[in-house]
Amino acid sequence: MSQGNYTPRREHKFTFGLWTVGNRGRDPFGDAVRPTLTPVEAVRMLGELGAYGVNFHDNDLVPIDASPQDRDRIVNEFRSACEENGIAVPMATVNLFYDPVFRDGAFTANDKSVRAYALQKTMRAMDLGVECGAKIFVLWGGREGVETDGCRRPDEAVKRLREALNYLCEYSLDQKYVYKFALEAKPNEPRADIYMPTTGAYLALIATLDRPEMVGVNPEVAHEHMAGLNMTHSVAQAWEAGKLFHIDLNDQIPGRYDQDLRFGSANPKAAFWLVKFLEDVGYSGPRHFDAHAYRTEDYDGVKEFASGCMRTYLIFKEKSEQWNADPEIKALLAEISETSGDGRGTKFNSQHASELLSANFDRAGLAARGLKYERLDQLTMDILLGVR
Ligand SMILES: [Mn+2]
Repeated sequence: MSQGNYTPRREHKFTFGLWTVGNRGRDPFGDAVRPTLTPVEAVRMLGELGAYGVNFHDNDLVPIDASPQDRDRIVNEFRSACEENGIAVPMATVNLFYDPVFRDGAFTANDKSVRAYALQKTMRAMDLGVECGAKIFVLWGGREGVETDGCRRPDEAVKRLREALNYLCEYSLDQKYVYKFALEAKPNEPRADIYMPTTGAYLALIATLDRPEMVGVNPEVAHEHMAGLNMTHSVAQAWEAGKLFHIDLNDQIPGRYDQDLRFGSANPKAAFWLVKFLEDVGYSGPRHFDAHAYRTEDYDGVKEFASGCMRTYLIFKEKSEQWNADPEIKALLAEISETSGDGRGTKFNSQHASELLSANFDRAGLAARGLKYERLDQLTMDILLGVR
């Protein structure tokens, strides 16, 4: 039952993007509601709240038009702030969506010069990440998509994306960087349709790259839910393939615009299964919150939001331990696993196949048994709702 200690500690590996706690509440219909939070202030806040690390897009830290001198000064100040506040930088990424140059996409844009600029900007962002200690590089192609499929053949876009990823892997190796790339899918927004709409689509693309071992995925709760999918299933497939290099935790009501809500706040049951999966399999990467506070909030509210993300994760972590230790749940699971095998199936050989072909199954008998999943799920609900 509840130990009541949900204080985040460094070893929980909770991370936030500069763009998350620094989100100023701008949306397509209204302007910023909060003043600018500088990167140094964000790092201080995260240190205070017990986070493990901070992540950034190149331009969250260094403005796109900064002079080389300004860049170096900003990076030095930021690195000192991280050191003073005990904040790591596990992941870096690149903004290939904000500037008007990317209106037709970045790696998939029709203009060769735009594609080359996107590569240059990404290589520089990789350099910047390395300076701050990042070992994971996330790529989210927010503008890699279309409003009209008249503009290019979609298979051409796939080829351009592959070419860019191959190039960036070689750059990383050439520079002796140790980056693992984590590709982040989203079905739409800001484009009407984005290529690589789901984590599954990226997993299929990765297998076709020159250096597939360097590239994995960064599934995001909101993005998978926008596509109507089960986030835990997407994460499980990535994990099983050895490709869960990073994760973006937040929440999302299905069928809406990208909401980036506080983790677990929209669909706590789905969030519980996700946390339980990550903890059960022993995922050891950062637990990154890619979310932001309601537009109604000031920076005290932003702190409530960030603390809430971590607190909810830790509550679900405790609930999943409780679930695993519950005697009635354990008994039900033992009953289920007796009949369901170990999930690995049977390896083919021709003798086994001929025996299987001639075997007699009691089909009606097999079908007759109730499975008690209603009871199992209600026990889960009792745990989640705090009455068990
Ligand atoms: Mn994200």
